[in-house]
Amino acid sequence: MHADLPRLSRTTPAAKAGIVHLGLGAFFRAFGAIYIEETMKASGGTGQNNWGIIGVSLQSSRMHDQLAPQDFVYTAQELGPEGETLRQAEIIRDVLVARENPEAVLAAMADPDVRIVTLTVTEKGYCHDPATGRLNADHPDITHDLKAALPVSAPGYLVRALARRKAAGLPPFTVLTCDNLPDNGRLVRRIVLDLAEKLDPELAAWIETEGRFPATMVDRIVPATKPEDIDALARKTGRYDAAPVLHEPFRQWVVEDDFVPAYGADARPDLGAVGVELVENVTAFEHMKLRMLNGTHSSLAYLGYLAGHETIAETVADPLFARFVKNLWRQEIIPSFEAPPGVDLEAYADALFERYANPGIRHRTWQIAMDGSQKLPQRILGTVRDNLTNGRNCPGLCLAIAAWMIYVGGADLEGKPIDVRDPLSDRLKSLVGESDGDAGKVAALLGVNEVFEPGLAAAILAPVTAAYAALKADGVGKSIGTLS
Ligand code: CS2
Repeated sequence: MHADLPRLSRTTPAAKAGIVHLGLGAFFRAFGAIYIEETMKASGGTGQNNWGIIGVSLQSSRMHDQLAPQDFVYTAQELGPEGETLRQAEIIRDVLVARENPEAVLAAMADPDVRIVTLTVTEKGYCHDPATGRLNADHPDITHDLKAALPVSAPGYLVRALARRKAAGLPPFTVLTCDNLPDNGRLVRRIVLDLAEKLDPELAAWIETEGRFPATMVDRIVPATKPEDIDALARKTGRYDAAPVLHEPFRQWVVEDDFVPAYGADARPDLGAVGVELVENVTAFEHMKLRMLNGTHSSLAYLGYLAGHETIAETVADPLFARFVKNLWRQEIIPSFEAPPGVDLEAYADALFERYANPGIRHRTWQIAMDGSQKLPQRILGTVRDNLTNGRNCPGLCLAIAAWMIYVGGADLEGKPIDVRDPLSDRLKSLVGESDGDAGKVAALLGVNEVFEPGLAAAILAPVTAAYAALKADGVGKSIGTLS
């Protein structure tokens, strides 16, 4: 149906590159790229204000193949409850495919004009152990990168490119991670240093003193683009865009203002001019976002999926779930951390509910359910731990953990198979299959140390087993209905 339509094309010359982005997916194109483009517009986009982005796909060539025939421009479609707006984003100047041309990626990252490397490689892309936050030296991509000069992993690219900059007498780039990980700046710094130490201790020492890894809190709901979204947009505009992004109106980016000092005022775009909050410490914002948004997103994803709901909007339209999620915020999540200065957490929760209910955003429960083994610790388990330390129970979050356990077993409550996507999926599925009884299955999963720290596992064994048994015996509706 698109064959006769003209393709999208560039209307302004591509900006000189100042940023390399690793892991170019829908989220960054609907979020960071838009902010960066706005800073360019705000500053006139000249000289050192050139912050054009070179995107890198670490795995497949799909993004390149979709964007190259349309000059790397794409449509960002904002879907509000009352209507939509379209914009054409032109900030990406090129997309490199790492598996096809690793040398080009390293060369781009070592370019003197590039001052920032941003990342959205998802939780599992850091090749770390989620429970300790340290590099997993046994990860196949890391064992490869320890031997080969041309890397495959995100940490491998960062370290090898930093080595080139050091050898060329250049300052490092700032590493700006935009993934939903706890203390994400410190985490990626530690991982990079762990790898650099194994390759070259002098390089590690240089990165330790010269490198900068500001922590960030990123927030915008961006569901995966579906073929029918592409068709609908083409019908509406009369032009074919192979890779539009769809997103909600809301956005929030909080960034630690700690960029490589050697670049002075040219170390970063003028993020403050376009509403990015530049702060000294992101921790309180990060707790708020990871626990209140991502924690309930994952809870609704597992329980909603098992209840037969396809999207988050559909899940919270169910009154039982609406009550469930509001209680989770009020009783279990808000009491677990300190609010960022000046933020009213009750109002934040109300706004989150409205965002979830936005009917324009069709965010599949199955999509959010992916990679749970990498997400649970920072989204749910930290909240549970902090509550238990203060003598509070977490029946709602324990139910969510139990729902994850049923989900990763690979069959829903009616026995229908689930397409589980998780780096640990084979192991998780066999643990469930090979253990006896509800208590045995729960204990086996709680024994996965990459996810559950042993002290916490022991503390939640009884309530999670009870929740697991209740879900199996009574179903989702009754189980969430009986929570107060
Ligand atoms: C979601 C996030 O897919 C998921 O796991 O919870 O992508 C979420 O939509 C974003 O973090 C919102 O900022």
